[in-house]
Amino acid sequence: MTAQEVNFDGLVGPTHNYAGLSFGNVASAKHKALTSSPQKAALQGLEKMRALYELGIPQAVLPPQERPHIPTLKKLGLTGTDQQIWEAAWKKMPEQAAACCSASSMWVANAATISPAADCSDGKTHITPANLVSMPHRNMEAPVTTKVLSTIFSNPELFVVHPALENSSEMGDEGAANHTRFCGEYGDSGVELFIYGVDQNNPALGPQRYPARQTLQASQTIAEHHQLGNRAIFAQQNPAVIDAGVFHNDVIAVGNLNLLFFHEKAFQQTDEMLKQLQSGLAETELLSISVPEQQVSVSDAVSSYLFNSQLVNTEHGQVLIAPTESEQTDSVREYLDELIINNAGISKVHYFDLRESMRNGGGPACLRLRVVLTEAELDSLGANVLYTPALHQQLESWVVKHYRESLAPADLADPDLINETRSALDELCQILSLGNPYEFQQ
Ligand code: SUG
Repeated sequence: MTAQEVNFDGLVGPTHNYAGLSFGNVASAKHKALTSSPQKAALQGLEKMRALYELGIPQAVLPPQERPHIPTLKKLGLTGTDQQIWEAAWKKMPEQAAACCSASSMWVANAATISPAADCSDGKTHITPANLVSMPHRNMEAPVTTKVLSTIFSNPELFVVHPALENSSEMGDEGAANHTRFCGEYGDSGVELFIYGVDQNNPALGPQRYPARQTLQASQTIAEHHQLGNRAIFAQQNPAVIDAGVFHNDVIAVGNLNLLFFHEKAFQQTDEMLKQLQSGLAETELLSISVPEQQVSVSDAVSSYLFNSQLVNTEHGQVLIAPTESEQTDSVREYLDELIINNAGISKVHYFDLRESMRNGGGPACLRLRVVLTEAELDSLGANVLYTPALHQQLESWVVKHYRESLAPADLADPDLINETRSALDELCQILSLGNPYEFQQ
């Protein structure tokens, strides 16, 4: 089968802000209460899409969600008009109000786990939206994510969109951020690596300080639903790196095709895992680049987001799409300069300014969801989400028209945000032919 990998990037939403909601995510805590720029954030994201498209990487977009999310506050018992509910929420339950305002759906690496048709025994592409159960502000993303993915991947002959796993701590699932697929060519069948933070049957072996967001039980259930059989490999993340701020595996490792680029401390049993990957890949040789602690410490990896880079395949080989914070961290820049000179599998690094998202702990790889698609699957998409320069122009004008240039913590309580977001999303649904996925449209 011939197929390509399409990067679906999340559009940053109009309420992008720094509420410090994610315990265990160092950047989220560090930048709490700063003033954000939703407009700049969305434009930075669009620039990354443009650059990847120009590198020849197929690109698509996923929409943001309705925030403030009034339905959640109604479930908590608040009544009145939407504006009254919003004002009351900030007085009575400010933590829930902040959660209802988060633009966290932009980090679409957490939207779902996707197994390409070539890996699944029924020959269909399987998609499981993530329940994101460990963080309340993220858990509320799942229902609309499911609707949007069901609209885009609507052809039942080609795609299966499963419901998110049940909302229980046993089944904590954070989507593609803890899942990496290896293969020869994208259309070949491959091997899928699921990295978990904790085995719920053995919680003492998990992290002690910060939460493990992905459970082995969730990863195993997804592999089963996706009919992966022995194409699924499970490995534990090193609990010490979770406790050092690595809240998702994509903060400490990234893979593409037959290449795995990772920090030497990323996993619990690295050699065994590499052996299993190689055996799953059969005659395709696995290339692994392990970055030693001596050259780049875990702490520098976390602050620079080196491993939250995207690895993409270009005519010049695999290139790394890294955040500018990596260039500004001496150990990381020196490591990468040497890596490129040695031509050990990565031929070039492109640095991108994604500072607005980075301050929330969301780098280049967090902002994208990878979907391997054949020509027939691409033709079947149920919405106008494929990136083109014309779509870029439309989205850029849409952002400039609807997004605020700045959002200070006190602005989040402004009831005008409700209608601002809704009119922006109504217009976006027209641009992307998405139907009416949001509750306010029902
Ligand atoms: O879930 N940050 C997100 C960042 C997600 C990054 N995604 C990947 N690594 N794939 C999170 O922790 C911060 C929100 C705030 O602080 O207001 C936040 O949700």
